Amino acid sequence: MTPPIAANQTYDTAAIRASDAAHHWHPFSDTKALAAEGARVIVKAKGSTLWDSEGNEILDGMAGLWCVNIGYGRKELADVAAKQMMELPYYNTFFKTTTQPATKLAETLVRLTPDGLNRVFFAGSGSEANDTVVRFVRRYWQLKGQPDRMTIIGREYGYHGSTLVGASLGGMTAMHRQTNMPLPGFSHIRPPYFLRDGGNMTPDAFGMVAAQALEDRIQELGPENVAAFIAEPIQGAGGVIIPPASYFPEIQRICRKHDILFIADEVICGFGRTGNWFGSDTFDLKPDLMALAKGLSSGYQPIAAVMVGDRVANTLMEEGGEFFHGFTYSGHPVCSAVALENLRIIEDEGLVERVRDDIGPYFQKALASLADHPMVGEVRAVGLIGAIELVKDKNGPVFFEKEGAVGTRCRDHCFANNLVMRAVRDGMVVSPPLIITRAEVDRLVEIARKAINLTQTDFGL
Ligand code: PXG
Repeated sequence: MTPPIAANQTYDTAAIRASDAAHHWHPFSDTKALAAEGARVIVKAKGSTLWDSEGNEILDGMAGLWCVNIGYGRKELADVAAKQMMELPYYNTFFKTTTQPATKLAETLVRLTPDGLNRVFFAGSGSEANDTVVRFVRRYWQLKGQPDRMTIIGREYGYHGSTLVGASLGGMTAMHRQTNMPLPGFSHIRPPYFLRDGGNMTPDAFGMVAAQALEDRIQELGPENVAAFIAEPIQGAGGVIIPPASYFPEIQRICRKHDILFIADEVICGFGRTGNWFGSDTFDLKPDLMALAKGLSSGYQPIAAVMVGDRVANTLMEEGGEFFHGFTYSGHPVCSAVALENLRIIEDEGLVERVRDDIGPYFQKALASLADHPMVGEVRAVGLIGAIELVKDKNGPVFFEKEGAVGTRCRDHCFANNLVMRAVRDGMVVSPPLIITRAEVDRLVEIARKAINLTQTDFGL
């Protein structure tokens, strides 16, 4: 791969590291330990390839953070951003004004998302989008004369953001423990994690058992107190937990039965990741609200959106009057223009179809070739999102006692061998750009096997 800018450009790695170590607080990091170790300095990227300041070429198996769907280095997006900045770099949409990029993006999203989602609210991040979702849901039930319907049920290992509300919707107990979360009004049920909990059941029988947890929780809380249920179609940051086919039909039946709103968090699954435009298409979901971010702009600009279904939108519009909610950057014109160009590329280049019919099946098959490894308990994938779960013993399976140590070591071996994969507990998760080539998929799997072998030797397994 040819780098996007002069190959002979040099960087003072030691100076950048020292400055980073002195002042920069990294997200989800042990800042003291990282400062001692020194961060790897990423300087440029093209396609599915990153370069660090020392000239190493790294294959990005994570599309950044599950977001660079169209790949790095697309000049079209840079051109659109520059043009929009010269024309109108910023204007808000608060006080009876609008901008063309925001309007056109809203119209495009309504066309691309499932039927019945006809209104769009813009935010700057997935966390803001989910915070907004909670505000819409609460206002809806208030207007319906059922203000006690306050509690939103999510799932263990769910990830919906890192603000207080995002993290409260999510089911990451490590996050909860550190800052006294979840806030009141949030509850969590078990995920449909077949490898861990399926036992001798068939996947479909287990899917029904996992969905029953929602019914049980609703009964515990009292249906009159439950506002909504939120789910990622595939739980991404929770370890790429793919639900059995029986799960979501039953979940949606339970929501309908109790008149509970259903929220799809499509922040990772949206924009082609699962081989359809949305995870909701792949799993036949009919959400009342949908959160979008990441692939909406392929990460080139920070932008997120909430798709508001007719049921909620009509109530708020007909009965609600002014809704006191908005962000300075809601519908930001540069972010919106870049998102529009990103969506144009996904459509014109047929990237969703590519994931569904070509590179997705190729990736799934290539990844599945790792299943014969004695440390691999399961390989699972849909579209271009997958996990390789490492276990102590395939029979059972038996998980490692000290959760996370093996996964983290394997991740470090991947990184040292110039492949970015994320470790979640002891699983390796992968979510490459939708433009990844077959040769790159082969390389990804080859390095992953090498990293697993090195990990096996390290732990004497
Ligand atoms: N919903 C889902 C499903 C996500 O994956 C968010 C909401 C929040 O989006 P923002 O833009 O506020 O970050 C996310 C974000 C990881 C990782 O390590 C995953 C995310 C963010 C950071 C790290 O897997 N997902």
